Amino acid sequence: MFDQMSLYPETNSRRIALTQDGMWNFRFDPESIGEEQKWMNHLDSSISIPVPASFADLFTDQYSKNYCGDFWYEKDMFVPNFEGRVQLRFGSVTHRCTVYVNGKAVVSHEGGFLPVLCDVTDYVNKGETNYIAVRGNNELNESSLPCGAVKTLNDGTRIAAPYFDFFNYAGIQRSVYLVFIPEEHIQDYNTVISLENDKAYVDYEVFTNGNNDVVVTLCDKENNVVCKAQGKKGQLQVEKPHLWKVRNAYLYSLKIEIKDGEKLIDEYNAKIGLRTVKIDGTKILVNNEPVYLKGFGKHEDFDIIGRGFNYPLVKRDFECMKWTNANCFRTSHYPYAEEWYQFADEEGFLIIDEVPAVGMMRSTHNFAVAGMGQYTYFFETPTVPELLKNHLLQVEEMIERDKNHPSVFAFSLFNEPETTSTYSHDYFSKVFERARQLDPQHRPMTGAFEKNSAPEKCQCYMLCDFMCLNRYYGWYISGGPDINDAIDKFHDEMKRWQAKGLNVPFVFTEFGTDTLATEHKLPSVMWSQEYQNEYLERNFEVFDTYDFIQGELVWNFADFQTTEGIFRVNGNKKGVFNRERQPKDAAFVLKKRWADK
Ligand code: CKX
Repeated sequence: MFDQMSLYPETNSRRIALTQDGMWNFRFDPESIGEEQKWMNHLDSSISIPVPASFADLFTDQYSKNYCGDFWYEKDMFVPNFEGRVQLRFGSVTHRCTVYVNGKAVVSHEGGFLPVLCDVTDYVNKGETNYIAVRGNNELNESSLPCGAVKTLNDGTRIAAPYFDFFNYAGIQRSVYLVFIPEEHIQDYNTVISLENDKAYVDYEVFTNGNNDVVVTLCDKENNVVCKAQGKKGQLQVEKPHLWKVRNAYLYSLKIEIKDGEKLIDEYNAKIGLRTVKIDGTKILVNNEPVYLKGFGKHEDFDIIGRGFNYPLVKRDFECMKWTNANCFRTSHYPYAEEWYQFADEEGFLIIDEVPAVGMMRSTHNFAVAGMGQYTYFFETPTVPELLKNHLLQVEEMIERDKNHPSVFAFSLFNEPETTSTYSHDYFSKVFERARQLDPQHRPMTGAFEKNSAPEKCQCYMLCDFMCLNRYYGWYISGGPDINDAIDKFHDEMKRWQAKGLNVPFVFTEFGTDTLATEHKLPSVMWSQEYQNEYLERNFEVFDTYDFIQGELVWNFADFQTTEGIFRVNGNKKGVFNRERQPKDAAFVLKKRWADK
């Protein structure tokens, strides 16, 4: 339990959450002089910039788009004279930041995809305008998550060299809130659901910073009280529960109160879904019923706003996913804004929630180099202790933030790292051990493996409760006219996994082809829409051959922006939808298949 992480902001009879989204002042600090020149007191020569948004695509010049280094945001913020403690909460600042209030540093945070929370009570003047400054930084290194490097050009300009295949978008990319909470307050809560006969049990624990009594009330959708319990720890029993089902969700509201006799001290209203998740042999069970996963690996990515949070985009993405009959997505390759999970809870989508552990391979083109079977060492380097420290931190913050969402059914602790050395085994054992200690719901833990993590070589598959494979037979391996060979190779690999007798479900968390929404060709050629369809159909043949294959998440839901290079045509085009969220032909193939799967 971290008071640091806090609950998603809400306004109720005891709490106030005031959005600070809008225009902020902004300035790049390429020489990192802001600290010395006291920009935390005043930001000269700033420009106006929207929050939330990535800054890169707001500009029209190359330098600003690819800017890598320190940057500053600032805002005059009126802090009303409300009672209680005052917090500032940033949904994320990518990749790290220090927050200053009236010139004083309040908190520093590492990691660009999880909230930054600061208790600013002792720093603000209530009833007055306060000066808030944020020094951000978007440099990548080999102990940051995700991993990468900084490249210095001949003229001294520094740009990001990601070891991963998505644009290094940065800035204040999620919403900012000023939050007022009572002195004695609810810090956090855990819920663990079990089902028996016609009953559901919610074992709960509420964390507060005081000694007053806690009352917990569960209400149904019509706001009828279903049951109540008293105490910081206890159990709620629900007769004839409405279960949270996949693509047929039912959410109860959970009211948590701190009370001193009749006096209400604090309140928090959460939504919970009554469902269980279990791996049983080769099956994934939700409420003890097998589920086959259908859906996508995604990105938070859109034109102009980059990775900035945007409600209409989330809505459109869910509508498109529902239209294809999908039931699941992976938050590749980092935890998304919290609102994504709230939508998924409402819509009955399952989420594989992924920590930003991507790029853990000594290659900027890992998808190509590793695909050729080269050893891409990583975990024997001196930066590893620092990397591990960060990795554990991100796992802790992700699980703390997302542990109560019914949609989150599994945590993915890596994407495509090097996994063929004993070093990688030692490293990931520690990550899995920590994650298992932290999740009150004991969800399945996994990670996504690329092709080099073959059955004979991989040293990490045994850490996973179910296997997630990223495979591109017919794209990176034997594409185009060689597709029959690709399918033979695919079967060969699956038979080798089968021979290991792991008795766990296998899910394809990536498979796909780059496809230009403008290209049509008969017979198909790589990059055409016809080839994308053919590739999918041929991959489905393989999936349908083995009963231990229990899911297919296509790479990717939509085209997305990457670093420039000869492998990418203005971004990765493996989308089933284009970047504007209009369907390629493949979307109809999936819709048809998933209607009866
Ligand atoms: N997997 C062979 C990670 C994703 C990339 C995807 C791709 C690779 C494939 C690895 O982040 O976008 O190359 O399309």
